[in-house]
Amino acid sequence: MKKSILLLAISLALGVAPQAFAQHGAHNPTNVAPVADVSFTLRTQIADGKLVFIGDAGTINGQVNPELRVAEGKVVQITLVNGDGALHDISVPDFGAKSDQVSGKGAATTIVFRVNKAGEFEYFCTLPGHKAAGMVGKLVVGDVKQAASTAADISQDPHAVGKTVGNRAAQNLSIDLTTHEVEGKLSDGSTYRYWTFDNKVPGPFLRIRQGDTVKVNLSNAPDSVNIHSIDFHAVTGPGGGAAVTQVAPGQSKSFTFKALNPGLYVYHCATPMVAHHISNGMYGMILVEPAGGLPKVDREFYVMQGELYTAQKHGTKGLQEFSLDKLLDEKPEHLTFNGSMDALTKTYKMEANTGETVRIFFGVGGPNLTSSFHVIGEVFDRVYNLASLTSPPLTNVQTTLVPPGGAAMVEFKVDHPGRYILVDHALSRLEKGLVGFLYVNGEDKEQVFKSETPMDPNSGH
Ligand SMILES: [Cu+2]
Repeated sequence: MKKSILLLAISLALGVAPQAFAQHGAHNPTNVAPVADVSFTLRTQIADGKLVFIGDAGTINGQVNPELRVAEGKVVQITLVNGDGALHDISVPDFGAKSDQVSGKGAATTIVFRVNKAGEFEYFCTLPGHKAAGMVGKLVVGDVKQAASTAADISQDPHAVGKTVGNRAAQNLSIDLTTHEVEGKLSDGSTYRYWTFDNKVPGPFLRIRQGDTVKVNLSNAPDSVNIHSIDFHAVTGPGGGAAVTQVAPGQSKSFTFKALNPGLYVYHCATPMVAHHISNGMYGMILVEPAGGLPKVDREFYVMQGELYTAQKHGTKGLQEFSLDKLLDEKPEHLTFNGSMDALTKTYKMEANTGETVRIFFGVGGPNLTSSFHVIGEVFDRVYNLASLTSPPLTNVQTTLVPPGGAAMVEFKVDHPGRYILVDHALSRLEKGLVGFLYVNGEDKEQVFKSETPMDPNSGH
């Protein structure tokens, strides 16, 4: 086996992205000898005029192009033995694994890689014409049919807005966050391998007071395969904390900051490739309340917009795989409020009563698209533009722009019952999942809205 292929195979087996090596030069992949969890041996053969792989040992012995079944997360080794003397190789492109070529009867080669995603994948011989001639089989990772129903619900509860600071003085606090990589439900029937803070997208809404001194403890779960970190836009200091929180799986790091500026701020993972980590779900918000706290309202909600870039088209069933090309082209397949397609339409029900004042903490994790945030059927009475809580708010606003890595605080009194619809008014995005409902309960107020046509309470538009 060629050395470069061995290195590639080992780095893949460890699940470490090449940029992680570049970033953290202390790692030396040649010192690591991966141990395979599952091994298969395949022999090339000409059978009935076709080229095939034949299982050469164990449960697949004698099978033509055997289905290779493994559990997700395992390190898989496939040894290819040349049985017919022609030139062959074996490749599993979904995991970046490709052997060198074997020529001459009895020659052998091996690939080792980690299967870090569930689904059905192909292995095949890359020599021109060989796949078409029959040298192709299936690698099944995990129980594909079960994947959607057993996946975790990663969507964040919009009611989880923390405790208002009220009149308290500045104090010392500590915040614990843990990064997890978890297969989560994207929609009914589809899943995605999210990277999260505390298993939710967005991560927890953190609520502190201006002048507080905060110790942040960031842990990375032992079963993670990536380094993670945290950059708070509320922090004054190197990388907003990211410079000192590049945390390897199973490790923890801490830093302490003083909240100098009140405001509503985004936080996110800042480990290369940062756009990838953010897109996968690693963003949230921290509210730094001014002294004396925010004015009291009746309802508060936490909503964040995000983008997922997958190889599969929006609407495809099963596990969706990340697409680097689409990320770099800024062409997401899915857009979410609070992490999944149904978070604010089915999973959680946002409600208010007529006469109440609603406040929405709205942020864009992104990583790329600016939101034209709008609530269909409502006018924002107050918009704290760009989430500046110390400038006077704009009044009577229909739609507000919120950039990636930015936020807005909006407030409005709900005057009439019905279902009001949260959108990005770039409405093609609604077709890719970006929608939420706010149900307003109460008596009809004919002086506000009157119709000859009876209302369907489930219609917002
Ligand atoms: Cu990360």
